[in-house]
Amino acid sequence: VRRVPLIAGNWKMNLDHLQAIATVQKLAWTLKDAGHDFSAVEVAVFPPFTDLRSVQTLVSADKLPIAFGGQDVSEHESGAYTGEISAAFLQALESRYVIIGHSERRTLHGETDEQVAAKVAASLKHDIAPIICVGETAEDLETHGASAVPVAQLKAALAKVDSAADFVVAYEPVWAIGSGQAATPEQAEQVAAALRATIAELLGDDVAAKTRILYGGSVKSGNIASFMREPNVDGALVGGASLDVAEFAAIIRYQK
Ligand code: G2H
Repeated sequence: VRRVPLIAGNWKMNLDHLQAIATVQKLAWTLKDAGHDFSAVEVAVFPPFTDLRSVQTLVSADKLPIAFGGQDVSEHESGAYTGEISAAFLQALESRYVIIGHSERRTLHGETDEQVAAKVAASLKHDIAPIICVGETAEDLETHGASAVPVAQLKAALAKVDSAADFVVAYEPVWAIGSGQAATPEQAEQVAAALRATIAELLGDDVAAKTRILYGGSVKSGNIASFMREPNVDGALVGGASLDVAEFAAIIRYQK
């Protein structure tokens, strides 16, 4: 099975709706000028919720080959959940993906494995492919090694998922996020291989073979190729470096 690489830009709490339009437009032009083959490397952006409608309007009006989605989603269908955004809302805005269980949600907002699993179920119910984030802290790494915590988080996230589900996994070691200190490609490959084995165990070899596993944590144009050379790494979840169009385009245009 050939897995189409996915380069995803997680903007976090950056860029308002006007900056979002300018950024997506400029990104599309830059990639088209460079002759980018969007069927060879898929591109997605994850703006703040308040930008999504603007991004959707631009993407659909100009038929831009750029996917988009939310950085989070509610586990609830609808109702009295002040401040939350439902999967139905994201689906109505044509979101292809949604980021779930990012370490900043887990550590800063106390998101649990159970909530992550419920959010995965909610997004699948609305035909949005979750990008399930897993990763170990520096302390986890020291006490349990690299793979144990990400594997346990993935098992929990997939608890209610069946083999028909379309999802992506992002391995983001917490110690590598926004720190400028990326994991080595060998470390990323080792955990990505363990995650793929976990998918095989839970959902079968076919699902494991087709599911994309991304690396995230201080990815930039200077290190992307080394990650993409690894057999089990199928793309990247890029934070800080996705805010600069030239830099993000260079990441998308990586040469193996
Ligand atoms: C990890 C990553 C994007 P950065 O959070 O999800 O951010 O590339 O800034 O380390």
